[in-house]
Amino acid sequence: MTTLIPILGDQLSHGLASLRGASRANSVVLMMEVAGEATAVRHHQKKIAFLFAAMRHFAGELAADGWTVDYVKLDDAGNSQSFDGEIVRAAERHKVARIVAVEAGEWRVIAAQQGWSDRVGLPCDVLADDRFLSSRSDFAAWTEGRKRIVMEDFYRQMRRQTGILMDGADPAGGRWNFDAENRKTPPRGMTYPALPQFAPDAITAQVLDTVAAHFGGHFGDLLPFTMAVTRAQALECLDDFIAHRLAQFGDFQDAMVEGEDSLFHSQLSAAMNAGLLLPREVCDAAEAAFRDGGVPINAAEGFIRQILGWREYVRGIHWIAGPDYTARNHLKATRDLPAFYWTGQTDLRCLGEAINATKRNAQAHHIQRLMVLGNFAMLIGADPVQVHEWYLAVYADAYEWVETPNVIGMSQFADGGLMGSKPYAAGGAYINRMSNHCRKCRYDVKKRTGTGACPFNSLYWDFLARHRETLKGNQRLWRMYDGWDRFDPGEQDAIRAQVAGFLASLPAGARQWAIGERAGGDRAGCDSAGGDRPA
Ligand code: FAD
Ligand code: DLZ
Repeated sequence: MTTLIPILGDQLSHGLASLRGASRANSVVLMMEVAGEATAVRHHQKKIAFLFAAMRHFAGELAADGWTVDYVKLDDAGNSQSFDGEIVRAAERHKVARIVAVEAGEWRVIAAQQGWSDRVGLPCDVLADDRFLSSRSDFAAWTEGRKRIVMEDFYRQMRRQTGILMDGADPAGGRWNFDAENRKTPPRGMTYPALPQFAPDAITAQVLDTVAAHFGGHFGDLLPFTMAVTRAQALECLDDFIAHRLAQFGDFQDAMVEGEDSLFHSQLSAAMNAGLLLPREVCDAAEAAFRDGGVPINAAEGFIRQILGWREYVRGIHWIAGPDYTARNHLKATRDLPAFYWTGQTDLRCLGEAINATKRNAQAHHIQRLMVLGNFAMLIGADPVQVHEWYLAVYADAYEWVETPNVIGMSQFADGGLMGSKPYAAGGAYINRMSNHCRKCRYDVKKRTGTGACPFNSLYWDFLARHRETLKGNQRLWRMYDGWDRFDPGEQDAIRAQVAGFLASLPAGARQWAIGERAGGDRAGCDSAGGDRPA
C-alpha cells in the first residue's frame, strides 16, 4: 500500500504536513521539474535555477533521511512536462494506493490537485499548508463582521496570538508600531554589508546548464548565480542578516540608493517562500536579537511586522479574494506594459535601476516594487493582468498567494480597496525624498511640465484627475484633490498635454506571455491600509 507524496517546488520544508503524517516504509516522495511550470509565465532564468537547485538538494536531504524519492528531472526521458502528467506516470510506476499532497499556493495548481484523484482513480488527500502563522480559516474567521480588513489590526491580533514581541499583554517597547521612525535617508558615504554568496556546487552547476539550454530566452541574468539553495545556506543568510543588517533595517527600510541592490534588507523572501526557512524561526531570531540588546526595537518590530503582519495578511487576502482576483480592474486600466519593463532600457533613472536590479537578481526591494515599478504602471494605466504576470515572472519569491495581493491590491488598486484604503500613487518628489536617483536622472524632478520635466509629476496629477469620479469619495485623498483644484485651468491643461505627449512616446507594449498560453518552441525537451507605507 504505497502512498505517493508529491512535493512542489515551493514546499521544500522537512516538516511539511504530508511528510509529518507519513511512514518512510510505505511512501514515495515525488518531485517534478516540469516545463509547464517554468513557462506558465516565462519565469526569470535565475528563479527557475534557484527552484530546480533547491529541489534537487532537498530531494537529496530527504533520501539521506530515509525517504524513497522519485525525482523527475526536466530532461528525463518521458517527462510529460506537467504536474498532471507526472502524477499519472508516477502512480503507475509505484503501484500507488493513495496520494497525499499539500495544498498549492496558486488557484491554477489547486484546481490541478483537485483533479488528481479522478485522473488516477485513487483517493487523493490535499492537506492544508500549515507552514504559516495564520491558517486560511483563521484569517477568514478574523475578517468576519469587520468593517475594515486592515493589516495593522490583523498584525496586533497576531502579536497577541503568537506572543511574538510581547511583554505579557503589552507590546514590547511600549508601542505596537515604530514605523514613524523608519523613514530615514541614508547619509552620503554610507556603506552596506555584502550579502553571503554561495558558489554553485556540482548539483547547481548541472541545473544552470539545463536552465541555459531550455530557458535561455527568458528574462533575466542566469549568471552569476550565488543564491542559497539549501536550508543550511538559508540559515547562514538569516544569521548574517541578524548579525550585520537587522539593526539598521528599520531606519532605512524605505530608502533607495544607486547601485545598492539590497541595502539593509534581509533578502530572505525567496528562501522563505520556497520553504527553506519558516516564518516563526525568522521572527524568533529577530526577537532574540532585540532581547539580547544588539538590535533596537524599531528595527526588530519593523522587520517582524513585515513577516508576522504583511506576509500573513497578504496570504489571507489572497485566499478570501478567490480565483478571480487577478481579473479585477477597478480603474479600468488597459494600456500595455511598456517594453522597457523587459529590457531595462529607459531614461527614467529610478525605473532603470529597479528593472536592472530585477534582471540581475530576480529581486528588488519593497519600495522599488511598490513606489517605482508599481506606481509607474498604475499612473500610466497599465493593464493589471500584464502587471501581475510581469511580477509573477520576474521575482524569485513570487507565487500567486503573495504576489497577487501585492500587485492587484496594494500596488495597482485594481481590487478597489480590499487590500489598501487608497492607491499608492506618488509623484517624483516622493522618489527624490527616498532615493538619490533623481540627481543623475535626465529628467528634472522639480518640474511638472515642459521639456525635461519628470514624467512622474504630471502622471501623478493626471492620474488623480482622470480617476476623480472613482476616487473622489475616498477620505484619504481629499487633500490631493484640493491640490489639483488649486491649479489654474491652464496648468491643468498643460499637465494633461504633458501626459498625452509622454504616453505617446512610450515604447510599444510587449506582453510576453499570458497564463495558460503556451508557445511550442519554449517547452523544454519538447516544445495602505496599515498606514506604514508612503502614499
Ligand atoms: P525585507 O524587506 O527584508 O522584509 C522581510 C520579509 O518580510 C520579506 O522577506 C517578506 O517575507 C516579508 N514581507 C515584507 N513585505 C511583504 C509584503 N508586502 N508581502 C509579503 N511579504 C512581505 N514579496 C514576496 O515574497 N513575493 C512577491 O511576489 C512579492 N511581490 C510584491 C509585489 C509588489 C508590487 C510589492 C509592492 C511587494 C511585493 N512583495 C513580494 C513584498 C516585498 O517587496 C518583498 O517581500 C521583499 O522585497 C523581499 O525582499 P526581502 O526579503 O529583502 O524583504
Ligand atoms: C515556479 C516553479 C517552477 C518555475 N518550476 C517548478 C517545477 O518544475 N516543479 C515544481 O514542483 N514547482 C515549480 N515551480 C513552483 C510551482 O509553480 C508552485 O509550486 C505553484 O505555483 C504553487 O505555488
